[in-house]
Amino acid sequence: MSIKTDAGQPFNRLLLTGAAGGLGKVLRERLRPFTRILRLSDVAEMAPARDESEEVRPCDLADKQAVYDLVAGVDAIVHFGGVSVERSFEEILGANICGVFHIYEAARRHNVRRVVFASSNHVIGFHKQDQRLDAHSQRRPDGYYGLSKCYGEDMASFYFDRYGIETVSLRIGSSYSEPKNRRMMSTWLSFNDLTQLLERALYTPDVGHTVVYGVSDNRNVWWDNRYAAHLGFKPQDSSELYSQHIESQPMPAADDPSMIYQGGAFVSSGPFND
Ligand code: NAI
Ligand code: 15L
Repeated sequence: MSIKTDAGQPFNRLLLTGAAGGLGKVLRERLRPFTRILRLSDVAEMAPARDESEEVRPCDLADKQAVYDLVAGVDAIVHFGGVSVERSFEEILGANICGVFHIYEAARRHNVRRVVFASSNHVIGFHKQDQRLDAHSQRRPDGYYGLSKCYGEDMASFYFDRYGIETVSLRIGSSYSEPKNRRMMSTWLSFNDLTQLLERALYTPDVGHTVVYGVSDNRNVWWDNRYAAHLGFKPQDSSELYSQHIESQPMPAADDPSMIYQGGAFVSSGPFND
Protein backbone atom coordinates (compact mmCIF):
# COMPACT_ATOMS: atom_id res chain seq x y z
CA MET A 1 0.00 0.00 0.00
CA SER A 2 1.32 3.48 -0.74
CA ILE A 3 1.00 5.86 2.17
CA LYS A 4 0.54 9.55 1.45
CA THR A 5 3.02 11.39 3.61
CA ASP A 6 3.30 14.61 1.62
CA ALA A 7 1.23 16.42 4.26
CA GLY A 8 4.25 16.44 6.55
CA GLN A 9 7.80 15.31 7.12
CA PRO A 10 8.35 12.18 9.16
CA PHE A 11 8.57 12.81 12.89
CA ASN A 12 11.90 12.32 14.55
CA ARG A 13 10.52 10.14 17.35
CA LEU A 14 6.95 8.86 17.67
CA LEU A 15 5.65 7.00 20.74
CA LEU A 16 3.20 4.12 20.30
CA THR A 17 1.56 2.80 23.47
CA GLY A 18 -0.22 -0.55 23.41
CA ALA A 19 2.52 -1.86 21.11
CA ALA A 20 2.10 -5.51 22.21
CA GLY A 21 -1.63 -5.48 21.42
CA GLY A 22 -3.58 -6.57 18.35
CA LEU A 23 -3.51 -3.14 16.72
CA GLY A 24 -0.15 -2.23 18.22
CA LYS A 25 1.52 -5.07 16.32
CA VAL A 26 -0.10 -3.87 13.11
CA LEU A 27 0.90 -0.25 13.75
CA ARG A 28 4.46 -1.22 14.59
CA GLU A 29 4.80 -1.87 10.86
CA ARG A 30 2.40 0.75 9.54
CA LEU A 31 3.81 3.72 11.45
CA ARG A 32 7.38 3.23 10.19
CA PRO A 33 7.05 5.67 7.25
CA PHE A 34 5.86 8.39 9.62
CA THR A 35 8.89 8.55 11.90
CA ARG A 36 12.65 8.12 12.02
CA ILE A 37 12.44 6.40 15.40
CA LEU A 38 9.41 4.53 16.70
CA ARG A 39 9.33 4.18 20.48
CA LEU A 40 7.22 1.15 21.39
CA SER A 41 5.68 0.69 24.80
CA ASP A 42 3.44 -1.75 26.62
CA VAL A 43 3.15 -3.47 29.99
CA ALA A 44 3.11 -6.82 28.16
CA GLU A 45 6.10 -8.39 26.47
CA MET A 46 7.12 -6.94 23.09
CA ALA A 47 9.41 -8.26 20.39
CA PRO A 48 12.92 -6.77 20.68
CA ALA A 49 13.89 -3.71 18.63
CA ARG A 50 14.74 -4.80 15.11
CA ASP A 51 17.32 -2.04 14.56
CA GLU A 52 18.10 1.54 15.58
CA SER A 53 14.78 2.74 14.13
CA GLU A 54 12.94 1.16 17.10
CA GLU A 55 13.11 1.68 20.87
CA VAL A 56 11.30 -0.83 23.08
CA ARG A 57 10.29 0.61 26.45
CA PRO A 58 8.17 -1.49 28.84
CA CYS A 59 5.93 0.78 30.92
CA ASP A 60 2.79 0.51 33.05
CA LEU A 61 0.47 3.39 32.14
CA ALA A 62 -0.73 3.46 35.75
CA ASP A 63 2.75 4.55 36.89
CA LYS A 64 2.96 8.34 36.57
CA GLN A 65 6.74 8.66 36.84
CA ALA A 66 7.30 5.82 34.38
CA VAL A 67 5.00 7.47 31.83
CA TYR A 68 6.76 10.81 32.37
CA ASP A 69 10.09 9.15 31.57
CA LEU A 70 8.58 7.30 28.61
CA VAL A 71 7.38 10.48 26.92
CA ALA A 72 10.71 12.35 27.18
CA GLY A 73 12.07 13.19 23.74
CA VAL A 74 9.07 12.23 21.61
CA ASP A 75 7.41 14.53 19.06
CA ALA A 76 3.95 12.96 19.06
CA ILE A 77 2.08 10.17 20.83
CA VAL A 78 -0.17 7.47 19.37
CA HIS A 79 -1.94 6.33 22.51
CA PHE A 80 -3.38 2.86 21.95
CA GLY A 81 -2.48 1.26 25.29
CA GLY A 82 -4.99 0.27 27.93
CA VAL A 83 -7.74 -2.20 28.74
CA SER A 84 -9.57 -2.69 25.44
CA VAL A 85 -12.74 -4.53 26.49
CA GLU A 86 -15.33 -4.23 29.23
CA ARG A 87 -13.93 -5.02 32.68
CA SER A 88 -14.59 -4.03 36.28
CA PHE A 89 -14.11 -0.36 37.13
CA GLU A 90 -11.07 -1.21 39.23
CA GLU A 91 -9.36 -2.90 36.27
CA ILE A 92 -10.11 0.04 33.98
CA LEU A 93 -9.07 2.70 36.47
CA GLY A 94 -5.27 2.36 36.42
CA ALA A 95 -4.65 1.66 32.73
CA ASN A 96 -7.30 3.83 31.09
CA ILE A 97 -8.30 6.60 33.47
CA CYS A 98 -5.06 7.24 35.35
CA GLY A 99 -3.17 6.19 32.22
CA VAL A 100 -4.66 8.85 29.95
CA PHE A 101 -4.04 11.51 32.60
CA HIS A 102 -0.42 10.43 32.88
CA ILE A 103 -0.01 10.60 29.10
CA TYR A 104 -1.36 14.17 28.91
CA GLU A 105 0.56 15.38 31.93
CA ALA A 106 3.75 13.95 30.48
CA ALA A 107 2.91 15.53 27.11
CA ARG A 108 2.44 18.91 28.79
CA ARG A 109 5.64 18.74 30.77
CA HIS A 110 7.70 17.53 27.78
CA ASN A 111 6.03 19.98 25.38
CA VAL A 112 4.56 17.32 23.07
CA ARG A 113 2.06 19.07 20.77
CA ARG A 114 0.08 16.21 19.17
CA VAL A 115 -1.66 13.09 20.50
CA VAL A 116 -3.73 10.53 18.63
CA PHE A 117 -6.03 8.83 21.11
CA ALA A 118 -7.64 5.44 20.47
CA SER A 119 -11.14 6.14 21.68
CA SER A 120 -13.92 3.72 20.83
CA ASN A 121 -17.43 3.32 19.47
CA HIS A 122 -18.32 2.25 23.01
CA VAL A 123 -18.63 5.92 24.02
CA ILE A 124 -21.89 5.85 22.01
CA GLY A 125 -22.62 2.14 22.40
CA PHE A 126 -26.08 2.47 23.95
CA HIS A 127 -27.48 4.19 20.85
CA LYS A 128 -29.58 1.86 18.76
CA GLN A 129 -28.42 0.68 15.39
CA ASP A 130 -31.16 2.55 13.51
CA GLN A 131 -29.74 5.89 14.68
CA ARG A 132 -27.27 7.95 12.66
CA LEU A 133 -24.70 9.77 14.78
CA ASP A 134 -22.05 12.41 14.32
CA ALA A 135 -19.33 13.74 16.61
CA HIS A 136 -21.81 16.07 18.33
CA SER A 137 -24.35 13.36 19.14
CA GLN A 138 -25.00 12.63 22.77
CA ARG A 139 -22.56 10.10 24.18
CA ARG A 140 -24.16 6.99 25.62
CA PRO A 141 -21.30 4.86 26.99
CA ASP A 142 -22.10 1.19 27.29
CA GLY A 143 -19.86 0.33 30.26
CA TYR A 144 -16.85 1.29 32.35
CA TYR A 145 -14.65 0.79 29.30
CA GLY A 146 -16.78 3.20 27.23
CA LEU A 147 -16.82 5.62 30.16
CA SER A 148 -13.03 5.56 30.28
CA LYS A 149 -12.93 6.51 26.61
CA CYS A 150 -15.37 9.38 27.28
CA TYR A 151 -12.97 10.51 30.00
CA GLY A 152 -10.05 10.27 27.59
CA GLU A 153 -11.87 12.39 25.01
CA ASP A 154 -12.68 14.99 27.67
CA MET A 155 -9.08 14.93 28.86
CA ALA A 156 -8.01 15.64 25.26
CA SER A 157 -10.49 18.52 25.01
CA PHE A 158 -9.27 20.03 28.28
CA TYR A 159 -5.59 19.76 27.41
CA PHE A 160 -6.25 21.53 24.11
CA ASP A 161 -8.28 24.34 25.68
CA ARG A 162 -5.88 24.80 28.58
CA TYR A 163 -2.48 23.97 27.10
CA GLY A 164 -2.92 23.89 23.30
CA ILE A 165 -2.00 20.20 22.98
CA GLU A 166 -3.86 18.96 19.91
CA THR A 167 -5.56 15.57 19.75
CA VAL A 168 -7.46 13.52 17.25
CA SER A 169 -9.70 11.08 19.12
CA LEU A 170 -10.41 8.06 16.93
CA ARG A 171 -13.75 6.49 17.78
CA ILE A 172 -12.67 3.19 16.29
CA GLY A 173 -15.42 0.79 15.28
CA SER A 174 -14.02 -2.74 14.89
CA SER A 175 -10.51 -2.90 13.48
CA TYR A 176 -9.52 -6.40 12.49
CA SER A 177 -8.18 -8.03 9.35
CA GLU A 178 -11.81 -8.71 8.42
CA PRO A 179 -15.27 -8.27 9.95
CA LYS A 180 -16.23 -11.15 12.26
CA ASN A 181 -20.02 -10.85 12.52
CA ARG A 182 -23.11 -8.99 11.28
CA ARG A 183 -22.58 -5.98 13.51
CA MET A 184 -19.05 -5.55 12.21
CA MET A 185 -20.43 -5.24 8.68
CA SER A 186 -21.31 -1.72 9.89
CA THR A 187 -18.45 -1.04 12.30
CA TRP A 188 -15.44 -2.57 10.50
CA LEU A 189 -12.29 -0.48 9.98
CA SER A 190 -9.69 -2.09 7.73
CA PHE A 191 -6.01 -1.86 8.65
CA ASN A 192 -5.34 0.19 5.49
CA ASP A 193 -8.07 2.67 6.42
CA LEU A 194 -6.79 2.79 10.01
CA THR A 195 -3.34 3.62 8.64
CA GLN A 196 -4.73 6.39 6.45
CA LEU A 197 -6.64 7.76 9.44
CA LEU A 198 -3.47 7.80 11.54
CA GLU A 199 -1.60 9.60 8.80
CA ARG A 200 -4.32 12.25 8.64
CA ALA A 201 -4.50 12.49 12.45
CA LEU A 202 -0.74 12.98 12.76
CA TYR A 203 -0.19 15.43 9.90
CA THR A 204 -3.33 17.55 9.46
CA PRO A 205 -2.60 21.02 10.90
CA ASP A 206 -4.85 22.79 13.38
CA VAL A 207 -6.99 19.88 14.51
CA GLY A 208 -7.65 21.31 17.99
CA HIS A 209 -9.53 18.41 19.50
CA THR A 210 -11.18 16.52 16.66
CA VAL A 211 -13.39 13.48 17.15
CA VAL A 212 -13.54 11.15 14.15
CA TYR A 213 -15.28 7.80 13.73
CA GLY A 214 -12.82 5.16 12.58
CA VAL A 215 -14.87 3.17 10.11
CA SER A 216 -14.36 1.94 6.55
CA ASP A 217 -16.61 2.78 3.61
CA ASN A 218 -19.09 0.06 4.56
CA ARG A 219 -22.57 -0.09 3.01
CA ASN A 220 -24.51 0.50 6.22
CA VAL A 221 -22.46 2.88 8.37
CA TRP A 222 -24.09 4.47 11.43
CA TRP A 223 -21.61 7.35 11.79
CA ASP A 224 -21.22 10.63 9.92
CA ASN A 225 -17.79 12.28 9.92
CA ARG A 226 -18.96 15.75 8.81
CA TYR A 227 -17.27 17.43 11.80
CA ALA A 228 -13.96 15.80 10.95
CA ALA A 229 -14.02 16.74 7.24
CA HIS A 230 -10.84 18.84 7.70
CA LEU A 231 -8.89 15.61 8.25
CA GLY A 232 -9.63 14.57 4.67
CA PHE A 233 -10.07 10.94 5.76
CA LYS A 234 -11.44 8.98 2.77
CA PRO A 235 -11.79 5.29 3.63
CA GLN A 236 -11.06 3.01 0.67
CA ASP A 237 -12.22 -0.40 1.91
CA SER A 238 -15.66 -1.87 2.52
CA SER A 239 -16.96 -4.79 4.56
CA GLU A 240 -19.14 -5.68 1.58
CA LEU A 241 -16.32 -7.92 0.33
CA TYR A 242 -17.09 -10.25 3.25
CA SER A 243 -20.90 -10.16 3.09
CA GLN A 244 -21.33 -13.69 1.72
CA HIS A 245 -19.20 -15.18 4.46
CA ILE A 246 -20.94 -13.19 7.22
CA GLU A 247 -24.42 -13.97 5.90
CA SER A 248 -23.64 -17.68 6.13
CA GLN A 249 -23.35 -17.28 9.91
CA PRO A 250 -26.42 -18.15 12.03
CA MET A 251 -28.74 -15.16 12.50
CA PRO A 252 -28.77 -13.96 16.14
CA ALA A 253 -32.17 -13.61 17.85
CA ALA A 254 -33.91 -10.29 17.17
CA ASP A 255 -33.52 -9.28 20.83
CA ASP A 256 -29.81 -10.08 20.94
CA PRO A 257 -27.91 -6.88 21.90
CA SER A 258 -25.63 -7.38 18.91
CA MET A 259 -28.68 -6.75 16.68
CA ILE A 260 -30.01 -3.75 18.60
CA TYR A 261 -27.26 -1.59 20.03
CA GLN A 262 -24.31 0.03 18.29
CA GLY A 263 -22.04 -1.26 21.05
CA GLY A 264 -23.34 -4.81 20.57
CA ALA A 265 -22.62 -7.30 23.36
CA PHE A 266 -20.74 -4.71 25.43
CA VAL A 267 -24.10 -3.27 26.60
CA SER A 268 -24.85 -6.41 28.58
CA SER A 269 -21.44 -7.01 30.19
CA GLY A 270 -21.29 -6.99 33.98
CA PRO A 271 -22.16 -6.36 36.71
CA PHE A 272 -18.74 -7.17 38.17
CA ASN A 273 -17.56 -7.96 41.68
CA ASP A 274 -21.02 -8.74 43.16
P1 NAI B 1 -5.35 -4.93 22.83
O1 NAI B 1 -6.01 -5.30 24.12
O2 NAI B 1 -4.93 -6.02 21.93
O3 NAI B 1 -4.09 -3.99 23.12
C1 NAI B 1 -4.04 -3.08 24.18
C2 NAI B 1 -2.65 -3.13 24.77
O4 NAI B 1 -2.61 -2.25 25.90
C3 NAI B 1 -2.25 -4.52 25.27
O5 NAI B 1 -1.07 -4.96 24.65
C4 NAI B 1 -2.07 -4.35 26.77
O6 NAI B 1 -0.99 -5.12 27.31
C5 NAI B 1 -1.79 -2.86 26.88
N1 NAI B 1 -2.09 -2.39 28.22
C6 NAI B 1 -3.15 -2.72 29.01
N2 NAI B 1 -3.02 -2.17 30.24
C7 NAI B 1 -1.85 -1.50 30.22
C8 NAI B 1 -1.14 -0.74 31.19
N3 NAI B 1 -1.62 -0.59 32.44
N4 NAI B 1 0.02 -0.19 30.84
C9 NAI B 1 0.53 -0.35 29.58
N5 NAI B 1 -0.08 -1.05 28.62
C10 NAI B 1 -1.26 -1.62 28.93
O7 NAI B 1 -6.35 -3.93 22.08
P2 NAI B 1 -6.36 -3.49 20.55
O8 NAI B 1 -7.46 -4.18 19.89
O9 NAI B 1 -5.02 -3.56 19.99
O10 NAI B 1 -6.80 -1.96 20.71
C11 NAI B 1 -5.85 -0.93 20.82
C12 NAI B 1 -6.54 0.34 21.30
O11 NAI B 1 -7.59 0.68 20.39
C13 NAI B 1 -7.18 0.20 22.68
O12 NAI B 1 -7.02 1.42 23.38
C14 NAI B 1 -8.64 -0.04 22.37
O13 NAI B 1 -9.46 0.42 23.41
C15 NAI B 1 -8.81 0.77 21.09
N6 NAI B 1 -9.88 0.26 20.25
C16 NAI B 1 -9.71 -0.92 19.54
C17 NAI B 1 -10.70 -1.38 18.72
C18 NAI B 1 -10.53 -2.58 17.86
O14 NAI B 1 -11.41 -2.88 17.06
N7 NAI B 1 -9.43 -3.31 17.94
C19 NAI B 1 -11.99 -0.68 18.61
C20 NAI B 1 -12.07 0.53 19.41
C21 NAI B 1 -11.04 0.97 20.18
C1 15L C 1 -13.60 -1.91 21.06
O1 15L C 1 -13.52 -0.81 21.58
C2 15L C 1 -12.73 -3.02 21.51
O2 15L C 1 -11.44 -2.58 21.88
C3 15L C 1 -12.58 -4.12 20.49
O3 15L C 1 -12.10 -5.27 21.18
C4 15L C 1 -13.87 -4.44 19.73
O4 15L C 1 -14.69 -5.16 20.54
C5 15L C 1 -14.53 -3.17 19.22
O5 15L C 1 -14.58 -2.14 20.17
C6 15L C 1 -15.97 -3.40 18.72
O6 15L C 1 -16.87 -2.72 19.16
O7 15L C 1 -16.14 -4.27 17.85
